[in-house]
Amino acid sequence: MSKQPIHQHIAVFGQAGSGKTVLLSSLFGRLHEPSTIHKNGYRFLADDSARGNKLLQKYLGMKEQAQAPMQDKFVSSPFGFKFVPESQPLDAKKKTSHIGITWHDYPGEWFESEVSSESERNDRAHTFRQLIQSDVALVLVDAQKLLDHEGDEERYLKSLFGTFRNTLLGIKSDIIADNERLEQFPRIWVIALSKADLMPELDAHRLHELVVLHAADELNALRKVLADFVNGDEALSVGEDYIVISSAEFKNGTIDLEKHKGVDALLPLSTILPIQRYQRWNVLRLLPAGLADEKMVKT
Ligand SMILES: Nc1nc2c(ncn2[C@@H]2O[C@H](COP(=O)(O)OP(=O)(O)OP(=O)(O)O)[C@@H](O)[C@H]2O)c(=O)[nH]1
Ligand SMILES: [Mg+2]
Repeated sequence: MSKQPIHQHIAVFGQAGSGKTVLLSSLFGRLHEPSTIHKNGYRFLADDSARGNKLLQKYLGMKEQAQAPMQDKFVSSPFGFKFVPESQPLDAKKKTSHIGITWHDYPGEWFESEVSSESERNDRAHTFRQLIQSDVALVLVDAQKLLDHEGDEERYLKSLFGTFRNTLLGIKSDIIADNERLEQFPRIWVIALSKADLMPELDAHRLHELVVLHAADELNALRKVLADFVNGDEALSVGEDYIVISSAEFKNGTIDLEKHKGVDALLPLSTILPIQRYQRWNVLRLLPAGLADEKMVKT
């Protein structure tokens, strides 16, 4: 019996320089290492092999030359890849691969700057529309910024969530009409510490405490704005899940990709977490009926 293919999307929001590109390169590069392929029994193929090569080049630049990728301001397009059993001949991949992931990131610069032209406004809306296919979104808290604001973390965290909220408010009318609500929308908003190697003592639990201590009101305000996008807003988790992520250890001009944290959790996070959460919401009858049918069939 042929199985229904599973395709999950993950959306990543982080300010400029918060580590989005390095994270994707580190994830994709490691999935390509022969030892990982051997251990998992899967190969990972980019839907667009030219872009896959570019990403691998970034990974290898870090691994072999200690060179972080250039920041790619304003460049955003979804990156898709799929898992193919290692034992399967490559030319059979289209027929039997069952799990695909698409990674969307929302350019950091768009958080911090006003729309500068009509075409940029269209770009932003187009990117956002693609990204809302995701069930899970990550909001990055940058450990470097926390360190830069040591003793005044509140200012950074308030401004991060506040700016993000304003970004969403700014784009809302381009995405939905006044009375419209979306069924498909990321309903799980995970707060992720990026560059966690810089703050090894901060685990997910302490990150949660830090965010609540300094920015509970901003988080609640963000939840309210997100709730206005969705139909069935009780089925929405904003800031209930926390994770700490380090793509590598960056120290004294070296990049050690072996020392990573949380990167391996990203795929389960985008595939298994939504299944569990949708099941819970379904039991509690919080999901709109049409969406419940669709998501439960998918699982
Ligand atoms: N210590 C540490 N530094 C990191 C890590 N990931 C990224 N960095 C640093 O942060 C810089 C910016 O990372 P990028 O991945 O390019 O940031 P981005 O979010 O893609 O930025 P934009 O493309 O401008 O939106 C890198 O050049 C590294 O110096 C990490 O896991 N640990
Ligand atoms: Mg980038």
